Amino acid sequence: MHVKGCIFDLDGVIVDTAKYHYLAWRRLANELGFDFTEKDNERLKGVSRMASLEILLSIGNVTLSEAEKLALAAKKNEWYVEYISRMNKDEILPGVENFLEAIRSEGIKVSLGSASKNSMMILNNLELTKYFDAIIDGNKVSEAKPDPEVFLLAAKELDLDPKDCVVFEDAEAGIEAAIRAGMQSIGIGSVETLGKATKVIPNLKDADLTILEF
Ligand code: B16
Ligand code: MG
Repeated sequence: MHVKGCIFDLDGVIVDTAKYHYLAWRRLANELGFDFTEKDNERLKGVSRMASLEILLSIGNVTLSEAEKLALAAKKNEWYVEYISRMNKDEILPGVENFLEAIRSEGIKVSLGSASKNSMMILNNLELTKYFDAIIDGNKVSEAKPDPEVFLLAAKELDLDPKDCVVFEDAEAGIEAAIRAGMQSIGIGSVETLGKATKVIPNLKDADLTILEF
């Protein structure tokens, strides 16, 4: 297969924003009177903001109206934005920028495929925006992963056939979405959780063009 496009998830692939999501969700849980552990936070990775809130509320056994839920999600997001507004280039995960340089110099197109509605701010703060031909994120899609919408839209914006695209993902639901989109996938993390991916690597440190040989 000759790869023509690479689609990157954001949190867990390009940058570790999960730690900031955790701080903000824990602050909200504490305000509601219960604890929220790092282990609980694992359940929120790759999950949309409102679905994350549902999980958090179920952990605390809290029942709220829709309006109250929207207000809490907005509050959490304000705290989260406060944390990520201080991010800079140093937080790009190892190997990511080199790999982006390498694929672009081969003429491979690049898109983001993330659930986050804050992706533009993050990419700008990391000074990575220039590498992307398309940015598909939570502001552009209505269906969450494992629905393939986010990746199919990315292929469309890159003007590529899904079968010529490769997805980089750290979440099981993201790998499932890539499969449903008819794309190859490279899991970033452990084989235990990402075993369905075409290939699994621990991170992008030392990654070069040979990982795109299928
Ligand atoms: P926001 P990804 C996901 O990013 C995160 O993994 C997940 O924890 C978060 O709830 C979701 O984005 C929505 O983020 O609240 O910023 O819109 O892994 O899809 O890049
Ligand atoms: Mg992710």
